[in-house]
Amino acid sequence: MKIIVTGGCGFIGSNFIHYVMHKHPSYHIVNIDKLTYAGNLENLKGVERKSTYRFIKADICNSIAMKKVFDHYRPHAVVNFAAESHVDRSISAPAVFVKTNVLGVSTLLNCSLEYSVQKFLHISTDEVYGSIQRGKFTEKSVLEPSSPYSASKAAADAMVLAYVKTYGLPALITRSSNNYGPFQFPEKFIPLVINNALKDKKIPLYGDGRNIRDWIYVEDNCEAIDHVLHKGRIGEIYNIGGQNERENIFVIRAILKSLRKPASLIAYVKDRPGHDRRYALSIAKIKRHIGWTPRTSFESGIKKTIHWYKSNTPWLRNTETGAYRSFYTKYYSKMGLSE
Ligand code: NAD
Ligand code: TDX
Repeated sequence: MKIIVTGGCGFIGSNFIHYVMHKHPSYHIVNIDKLTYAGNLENLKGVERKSTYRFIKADICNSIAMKKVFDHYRPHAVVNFAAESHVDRSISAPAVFVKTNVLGVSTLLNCSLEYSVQKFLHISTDEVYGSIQRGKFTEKSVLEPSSPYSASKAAADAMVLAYVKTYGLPALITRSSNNYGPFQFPEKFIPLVINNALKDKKIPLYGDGRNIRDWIYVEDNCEAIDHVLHKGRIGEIYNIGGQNERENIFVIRAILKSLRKPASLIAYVKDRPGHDRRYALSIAKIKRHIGWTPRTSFESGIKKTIHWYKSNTPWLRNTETGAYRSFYTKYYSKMGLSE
């Protein structure tokens, strides 16, 4: 099977590429990534020289570049991770979220139609449902996104489903809860807490710190995505939840305790505008149709994650100094290519 993975240099995309290359060694992966601030070639160290892997630096909004890639590689499937993914950035600069998350997706949908892709798996998020006080969101819940990020993801979901209905594109969608684990850029909550705590820096906690997220260890999400890619039904949406709901303050305390750092590092700050109070997903559908359930408890996942960040301080430092941005040049000279 030949798969185009977009956004494969980001957090979940890179974990997914490692997962697939290990689980299905005969599969060919073509990774398309624009290498925004969130794309890091260091996440794919060890994979780059494999004959079953290709990296292409390109923007999913560029229809000419996308057509060229689809024409050359003729993929069986597309798994679309590429996105602007950080809620705070979407609040201060929403335009690029509309561009990549909506226009970029429609470009990929057009190419997938033109080149008769057999499966288009779009990676979406639980944030499209908005906030829920009690109970859990099912795939049939109304979409009430709160941030420009989640609104752009909801618009993309609607485009994907419209392509299924109007053109018969064989597409489907996953909506996962908050991921954590190796290779997550330290602007996101869990790696930010670990990074700041390791450096004895204050940790900003928004509002009263009692917002709830349902945390899923990234490898569990990759396993679920792989199952949906192979067994999911066309036109369907699958929620992927970790079933580990935790208040933000609980998460910080757990990390500080594990790192033996004082609670005085916590700094309560002004709340995020439009901050969703609670996310919670029903995973009954994916259990029933696909037979998937998450494996990793929050306690074991956070232990593995803290261990990974402690053992990969150069990776963390490179994301902070910006040194990871030069990996592209190094990558090209290592592969004997010219830019
Ligand atoms: P990320 O920000 O770590 O990675 C995004 C990747 O996409 C980066 O490598 C970036 O360079 C690339 N990219 C951005 N714009 C691009 C463009 N125009 N063309 C090509 N590549 C581009 O994001 P992530 O956390 O790995 O999230 C991956 C996907 O999963 C996103 O679609 C996100 O909405 C979704 N998601 C994330 C979470 C989470 O907790 N992180 C939860 C649910 C869903
Ligand atoms: O410094 C912080 N302090 C803080 O209290 C940051 C960065 C976050 N928070 C809070 C806000 C949220 O309640 O922590 C929680 C998690 O924040 P983020 O890591 O920014 O994640 P969230 O906004 O929940 O969105 C994430 O999950 C769904 C991903 O970034 C999205 O891409 C995904 O779709």
